[in-house]
Amino acid sequence: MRFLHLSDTHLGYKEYMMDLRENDFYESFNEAIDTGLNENVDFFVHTGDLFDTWSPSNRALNEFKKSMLKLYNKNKTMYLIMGDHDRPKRSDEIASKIFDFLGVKLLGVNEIQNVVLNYNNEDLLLSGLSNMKGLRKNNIVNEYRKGDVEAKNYKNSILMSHQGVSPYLIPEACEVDSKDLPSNYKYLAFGHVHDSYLIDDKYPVFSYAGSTDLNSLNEIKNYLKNKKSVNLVEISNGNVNAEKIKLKSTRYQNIVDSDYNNYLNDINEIINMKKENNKEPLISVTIHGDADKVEIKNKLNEIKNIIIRGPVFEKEIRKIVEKPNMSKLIDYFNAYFNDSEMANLANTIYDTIKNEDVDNSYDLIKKIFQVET
Ligand SMILES: [Mn+2]
Repeated sequence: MRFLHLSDTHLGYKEYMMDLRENDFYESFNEAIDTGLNENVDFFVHTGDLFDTWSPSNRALNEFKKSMLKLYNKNKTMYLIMGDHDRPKRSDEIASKIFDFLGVKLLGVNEIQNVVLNYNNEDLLLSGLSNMKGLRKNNIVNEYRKGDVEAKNYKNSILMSHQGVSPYLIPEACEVDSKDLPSNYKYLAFGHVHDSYLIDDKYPVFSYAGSTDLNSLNEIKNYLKNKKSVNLVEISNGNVNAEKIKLKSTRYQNIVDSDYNNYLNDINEIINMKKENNKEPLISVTIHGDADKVEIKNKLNEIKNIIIRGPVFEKEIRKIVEKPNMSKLIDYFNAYFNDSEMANLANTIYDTIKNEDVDNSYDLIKKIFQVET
């Protein structure tokens, strides 16, 4: 059987109150849905942050209804869980639950929920756990374990969850450690991280499907490298075959970070690039140096076929500053302590502990803190 895994569609998100950006999110969502329908998948799996807020606008609700009618008319079910954006903050109905009559099935509101599906004479266990935050966070691993016991009885199984898993986010933003993920499932369908990941060289196959459009500038780097995508997944007889399908409707975005004498070249280069679609590119502009702000703003206003965020002006001429890329442990220590002395200390101690050289690390700590023995 086959299904489409999509996530973090944030319907109703309206960046800078621009109608055109709100439309972008509906368009990429619909492209994802149509991809699944064209592939004639058996069902859809949405791993949360369906809407941008738990109380979406009538427009967002209506756009979602129109898309779900397409599924309903082809007799396809969408299984979904709530993301952190979807869970009502007060006692209110859950927005996606309104659409149950169109075959939208919300799973795992307060604890893990299992359903058994049967397609082409094969059973599949589908478990869903909506986003657990606040006090609920302490139950996550236990709920995973409950599901994992059940998953042992099925050749084909999927877990849907919407949490930060290390190492896919900075440690402070993670609620779950990779080693606490259940091991008996065949496919772990995750939402929350907006960059996409698909780790399919071992079981369970793990994936953050990623968002369908960019919610923040932080997503630009990964977007430029990988584009936005959804997963087309085949699962049968205990085997999983997952493939990322790139979305074509996502508006091109980039950052222009230039000195005042070459920003126009940099912008023109982007305008003249070949693109996936005919939407005007959206760029964030920062201009460095002793610039005439009025003149630059006028020049930017004259540029056609592009949408510009900014400009932001920086006095300093642009220097190539090596940003911490979090590729080494010391980068994490630095981020955690925000103090290079403490970070170096932690790193030195870690080095000795890593080699199980307990005596040496003990001596080292005593020496550093000037403890007499
Ligand atoms: Mn999200």
